[in-house]
Amino acid sequence: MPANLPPQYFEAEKRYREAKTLEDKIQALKEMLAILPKHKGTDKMKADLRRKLSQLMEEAEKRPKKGGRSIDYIKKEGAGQVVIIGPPNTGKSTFFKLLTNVDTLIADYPFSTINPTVGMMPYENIQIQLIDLPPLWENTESWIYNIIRYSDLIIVLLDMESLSLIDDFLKIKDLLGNKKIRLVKENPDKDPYAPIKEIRGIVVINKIDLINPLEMKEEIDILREELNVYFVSAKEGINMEEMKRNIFHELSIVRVYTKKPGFPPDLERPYILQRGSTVVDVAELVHKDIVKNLKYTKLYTKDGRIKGLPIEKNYEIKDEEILEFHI
Ligand SMILES: Nc1nc2c(ncn2[C@@H]2O[C@H](COP(=O)(O)OP(=O)(O)O)[C@@H](O)[C@H]2O)c(=O)[nH]1
Ligand SMILES: [Mg+2]
Repeated sequence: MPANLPPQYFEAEKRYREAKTLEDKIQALKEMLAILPKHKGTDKMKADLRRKLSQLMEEAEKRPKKGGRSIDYIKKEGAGQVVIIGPPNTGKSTFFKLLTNVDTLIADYPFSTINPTVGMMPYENIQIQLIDLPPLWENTESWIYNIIRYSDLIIVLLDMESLSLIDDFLKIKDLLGNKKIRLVKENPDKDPYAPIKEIRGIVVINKIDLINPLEMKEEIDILREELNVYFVSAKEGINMEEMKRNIFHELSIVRVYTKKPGFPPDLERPYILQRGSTVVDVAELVHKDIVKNLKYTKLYTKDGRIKGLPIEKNYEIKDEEILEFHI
């Protein structure tokens, strides 16, 4: 054990030893790794911690995901997983129900939702998974944070009628921060070993049928500095169609189609990739042999404006483009 480890290291180690769930163990290990000073004397320790961490992360991946008591992780389906969080009674379940058509308890008393409810939101030719959660507030149970931690996008749903929009938001931000989850507008850090998990987040302010957003302009401008802000009325269905497009856009994904030479593309089943992915990334997703043998690629667009344009392997694909691989 090398000397001069900071006290925070031992605190994290203690939390590691006392952790009761896999997630808490993983989190504590990540923090130990991040705190560990970088010098020769800690190289071996670092390697040991990383090995242990990889083991636990693998274990978490393999754990049964359906049935049983394990609600700490909801299996991802569709093009992305989006969680809806917020204070009690802001309209989370109403919002969820309108987008997914899945029934969930909607009630005018707080804390009506006690289990996660999962539903699929259709958007054009894809499906996006939404999760309705109990309110994020004091005493929120830790499994809820574990579900949030694995999501691709967080919707912070606030209530236009609240007289404390900013405080509501800051409270949610703090609660997440305590669990080492950070909301970011774009480009989340993707390092799986990072001690703080960054996830893309947006603010959606509900119940604009009751109060005009213009009345809260100053508060909203402050929120805008943190995250993108959208306005809806889930109950009256205002801006809800646009919301689907916004959710798709905020997930930062692209749809790509492939076609065989001489055949039309299959526009029903797009491949889903992160924005910024290249031709090679698509090829890898389709079949690894394609990457090995790829001679050239031609680009098409749905509107027919581009037909068979040769493109480089590192060409960055855009939403709804069509690729024709030649091997
Ligand atoms: N006026 C108005 N009421 C809403 C809206 N959305 C939800 N509500 C009401 O707010 C209350 C709480 O809704 P619910 O979806 O259960 O909130 P949750 O606790 O955040 O899941 C219910 O009485 C809803 O009918 C809205 O857009 N406008
Ligand atoms: Mg609810």
